[in-house]
Amino acid sequence: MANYNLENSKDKLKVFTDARFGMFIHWGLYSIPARGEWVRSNERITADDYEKFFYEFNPVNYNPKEWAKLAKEAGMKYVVMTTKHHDGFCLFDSKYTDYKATNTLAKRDLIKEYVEAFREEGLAVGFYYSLLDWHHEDFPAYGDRHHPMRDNENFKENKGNFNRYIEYFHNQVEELLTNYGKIDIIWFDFSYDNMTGEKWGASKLIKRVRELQPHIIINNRLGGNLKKSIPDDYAGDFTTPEQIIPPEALVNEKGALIPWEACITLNDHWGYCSQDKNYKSSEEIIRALVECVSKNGNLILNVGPNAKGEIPEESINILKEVGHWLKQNGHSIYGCTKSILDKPEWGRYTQKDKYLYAHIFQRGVGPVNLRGLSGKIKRARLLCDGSEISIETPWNAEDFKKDAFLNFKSASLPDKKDTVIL
Ligand code: JFZ
Repeated sequence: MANYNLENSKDKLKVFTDARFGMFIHWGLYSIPARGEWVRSNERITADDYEKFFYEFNPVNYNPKEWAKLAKEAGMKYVVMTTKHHDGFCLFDSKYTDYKATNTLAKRDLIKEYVEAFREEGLAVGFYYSLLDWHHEDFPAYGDRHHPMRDNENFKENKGNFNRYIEYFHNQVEELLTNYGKIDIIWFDFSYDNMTGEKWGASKLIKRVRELQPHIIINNRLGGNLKKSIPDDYAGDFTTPEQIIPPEALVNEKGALIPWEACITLNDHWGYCSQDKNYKSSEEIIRALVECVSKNGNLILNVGPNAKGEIPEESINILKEVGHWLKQNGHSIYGCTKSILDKPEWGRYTQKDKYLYAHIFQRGVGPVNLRGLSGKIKRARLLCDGSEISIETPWNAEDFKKDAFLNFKSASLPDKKDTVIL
């Protein structure tokens, strides 16, 4: 098979785009009320009322080594965890605030342990950092459409000095990228309305980030348009469709592929939500992963550990099943990308150099048609057990001379999640 042309992707991004599958972790004080990470905003909780979670926070079962083992078992190659979410609480030890894990009953820097644990398992490590901060007094409250105090008259007079907030957050990013060794990914979140780009001091920040961590990969939620042929410096390296997989590969104005990562929850919340049992099945996740790779994208899958620091049982089970599939079929995911071939009727193709992977989701009646591949396939094998699948042109296929056909004969695919290698 011909090689898909990836000349447009930058080298340092290759590790990231080859990895294809990562773990997102949303964890913080909000895991105590257990109604998702937006609870303070959704329920207009005052700072005083939210404060009780700070004094209660005591994740006695926090063991990032177990999380890291799980991520590895799931076949994930990288991880991104919330160092600070919109509520402003820092899981790391920052000298610029008292609102941090070190001052809770946890009494330690939880990010330090996180970085060490995941590094130990060989995963690339990333930091999520919220641009919004509902705890900082210099972050606008009244009238800001996300802030918990947005419609509270007592906050009408904004005495804050936004520049002081910018300085605070730039300082924290500096700490994060200085105190924890090599960091692979930084994931800023998020821009909205006029709160975008230079409003965050984005150019200056990105320059510093790249100085501190030359190999770091940056998402694009500081603002800026990655689709422009010459994107703004602060537009970052990859784009982040949320809870959605784009209908096709993303390209810029010049038609060059743009790296992207779909961020997807296992149930319907990022932060721990005790009531939400609406989990996706492992099969849905596997197909989502295949779909992302077939469109040149990554998948970062979220877990929301509870207040004790435990990843929900349901999530663990799904991840292990996905990991089982990847053990057998990982060749069709890691290092793979969009095929030069169009999407087939029965499923999806992924491709790596001369290898084409046929992900057969729906077999239908008769042999599986491989459009336009007559004479171009050396051999076909099932990835799960290496067994041969014959390539044949059926006697009555004279109208489809350019096509090849996979003939499973009486053999059935071992389960619906299988892949054939060509
Ligand atoms: C953001 C966060 O608000 C959320 O809590 C979570 O961390 C997620 C990964 O990112 O959610 C967003 C951000 C931007 C949009 C939608 C949800 N957006 O621009 O539509």
